[in-house]
Amino acid sequence: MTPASQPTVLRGRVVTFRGNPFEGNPSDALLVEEDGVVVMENGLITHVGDWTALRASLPDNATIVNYGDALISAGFIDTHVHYPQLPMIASWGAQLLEWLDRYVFPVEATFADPVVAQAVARRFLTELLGSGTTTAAVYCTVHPQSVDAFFAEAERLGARMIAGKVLMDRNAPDTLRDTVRTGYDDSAALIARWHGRDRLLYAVTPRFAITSTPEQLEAAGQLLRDHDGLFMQTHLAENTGEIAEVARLFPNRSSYLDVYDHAGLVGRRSIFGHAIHVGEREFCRCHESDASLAHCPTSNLFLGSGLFRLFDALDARRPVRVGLGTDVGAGTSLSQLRTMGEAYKVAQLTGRSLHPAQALWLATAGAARSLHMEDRIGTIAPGMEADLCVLDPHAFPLLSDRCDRCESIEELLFVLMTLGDNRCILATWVSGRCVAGV
Ligand code: XAN
Repeated sequence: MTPASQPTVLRGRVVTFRGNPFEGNPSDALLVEEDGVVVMENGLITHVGDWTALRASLPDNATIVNYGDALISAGFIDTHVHYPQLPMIASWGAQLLEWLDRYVFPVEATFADPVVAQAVARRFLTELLGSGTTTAAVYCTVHPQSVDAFFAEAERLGARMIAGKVLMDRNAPDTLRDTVRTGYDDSAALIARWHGRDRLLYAVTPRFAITSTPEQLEAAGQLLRDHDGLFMQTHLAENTGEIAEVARLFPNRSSYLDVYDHAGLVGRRSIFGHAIHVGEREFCRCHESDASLAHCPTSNLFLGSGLFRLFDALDARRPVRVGLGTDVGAGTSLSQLRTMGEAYKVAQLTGRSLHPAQALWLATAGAARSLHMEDRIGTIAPGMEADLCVLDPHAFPLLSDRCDRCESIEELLFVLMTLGDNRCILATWVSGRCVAGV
């Protein structure tokens, strides 16, 4: 979709970041325009500021949308999610490995049918945008047609999306296995078709160490070396049973992360989901290689996987890039508000308090940093891509009453992330066009 060429002005309470809330006082990192405007043209933000100051200089032909006291934020960014798992979200009674066998693999097998893939891709993107999320790093299935379906739908909507075909050549049902050769060739063809087209980017996606042979992981590393600007996404140290199995399958590697490192998969634009059971050595390696971690709190609580040590990951002596992930279908919601709320609870369980500005940062500017895309998305500033979401503090009576009692923007953000959900998403804008809500 081509971006809207006519200027559009959104008026409301603009909330974004001037700095990193994990460095210094979190409140000082927030940039707030109480009666603010965001001007968008040709898919980009051109001006941000105070309504009274900018009003006289607004273009004559601009469409003005007044959101009153609703919050205008950068669109949310989901750094780890599986679109094919939407149909089996909320499947109960098992931890990771059994849950994959019992629920995930049977659903993913249905994506051999492109009609299924297209229908789920459409529903997923509708839900995602309705949650205020404008960019996501998305796992498809082993079938190339699942990637075609996802990117075609994302292109139709004009959304900035990262996705890739799952690589899986062992320890999975026959119907879901590729080979070293077909995995490489299918991925290369998808990269040629989609990577860098419109706003779409490709991620080489070995599911995790258990489902790829060493040769397939090597081939994934080769794909990264053969093409510029690709992402790499996989899972790391989510569950203790999984970690024991990886140690059994790769006896010569010094750690789970070393399995990936040995194959050339640890570097800039590598996104590791979960990383719950890792130590100082892994954090240091991610820091020095500029790799990122996706913190998926609703999933980690749902599967009983463990508690991600966010503040250890972000330790100022060797901070690792971290973004939030919903991880649907293990995650229980596509809503980043819900995910921020659960990240707060996970931090509480590790003895730390997550400030609401820090939570919002992990879902926007910090997530953009974790994708190395902070020059394009994640904050509201001139020159940035015009991807925004609008949060309604009066979406339902309980929320509205509580928000009316808030005395600061931080408190309001905290109440929204604790009580809020998709009902609060008044509108989502992608490339300067309203794609959900009004
Ligand atoms: N490890 C995984 N963890 C998860 O939460 N979801 C998955 O689909 C998956 N595959 C490997």
